[in-house]
Amino acid sequence: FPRLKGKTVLITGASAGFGWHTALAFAENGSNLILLARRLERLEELKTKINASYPSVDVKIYKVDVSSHDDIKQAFKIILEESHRIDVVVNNAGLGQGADPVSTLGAEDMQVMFDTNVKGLVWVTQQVLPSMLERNEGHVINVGSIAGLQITTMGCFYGATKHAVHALTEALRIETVATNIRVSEICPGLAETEFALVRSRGDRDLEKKMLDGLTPLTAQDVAELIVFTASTHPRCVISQSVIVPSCQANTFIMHRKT
Ligand code: NDP
Ligand code: 8X3
Repeated sequence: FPRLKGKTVLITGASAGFGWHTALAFAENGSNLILLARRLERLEELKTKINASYPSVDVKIYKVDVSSHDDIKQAFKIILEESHRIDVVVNNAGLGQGADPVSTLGAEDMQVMFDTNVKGLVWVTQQVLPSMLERNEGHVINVGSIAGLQITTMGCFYGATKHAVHALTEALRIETVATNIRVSEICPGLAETEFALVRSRGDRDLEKKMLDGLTPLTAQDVAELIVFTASTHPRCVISQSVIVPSCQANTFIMHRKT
C-alpha cells in the first residue's frame, strides 16, 4: 500500500501475536515503527528481524506497561521527543486473565484486565491525540474483539472490557468527527496467539482444549486487516471490522471438527 510508505505507526503490545505481525506488515509497506510492550527482549528480536528484512524502516522500541499511567507518562516524554509525528496508533495491547463467571470474579483479575485493556488504551490515546489534533490528521485503530459486541462465556469480564473499548472507540469517533482524524475498531474472533495461554494462566491443556477441533485465525490474518484499514484514502474510514475464522458464527457458536 503506497500510502503507508514513510508513515510512522505506533503499536502497543508488539512483542507477540497481532502486534508483532502488524509491525511486520507495516514494515513491509515501508512504514516506520514505534513498538511498545513489557518484554523488551522480544521487541529487540523483532527490531533485529525488521532491520534485516527492511533496512530502510526506522524501528524504535520502548519497554512500557500500559496498565501503569506513570509508566506511560514517563515513556511518552521520551517517545514524543524522539518522534515528533505519529500518523497511526494501533491500540492492541490487551489480555484475558481467567474466565470466571460474575459470581466469582477475582478483584486482581478485574483490575489487570480493566487497567490494561481499557485505561491503557485511553492513556496511550491521550498521549498521541494532541499532536494529531494540532496537525488535523491521524488514525487511531483500536483492537477490540467480537467479545466486545456480544458477551462471551469464555470470560465475561474480558468481554466487558472489550465492550468498553467499543464504547470508547465510538465516543472518540463522535469527538473527532469535525476533524480529519480517523477512528477504527478491529473486532477479531478466535485467533491463535499467546492470548489463549495467557487467559488460561499458562495451562497448556486448557489452551489446547479451547482450540481443539477449531481452525482459528492467525495473527497474520488480523495484521492484514489492520494494515488495510490504515491504508485507505484519508477521506474514508473503515470504522468497524469483524474478522472471525470461518468455523465461528458468533461468540457462542463454533464448529469443531471431531
Ligand atoms: P498475545 O498474548 O499474543 O499478545 C498480547 C500483547 O499485548 C503482547 O505483546 C503483550 O506484551 C501485550 N501486553 C499485554 N499486557 C500488556 C501491558 N500491561 N503493557 C504492555 N503490553 C501488554 O495476544 P493477541 O495478539 O491475541 O492480543 C492482541 C489484542 O487482540 C488484545 O487486545 C486481545 O484482547 C485482542 N484479541 C485477541 C483475540 C484472540 O483470540 N487472540 C481475539 C480478539 C481480540 P508483553 O507481555 O510483552 O507486555
Ligand atoms: C477473544 C475472542 O472469541 O476468543 O477476544 O472470545 S474469543
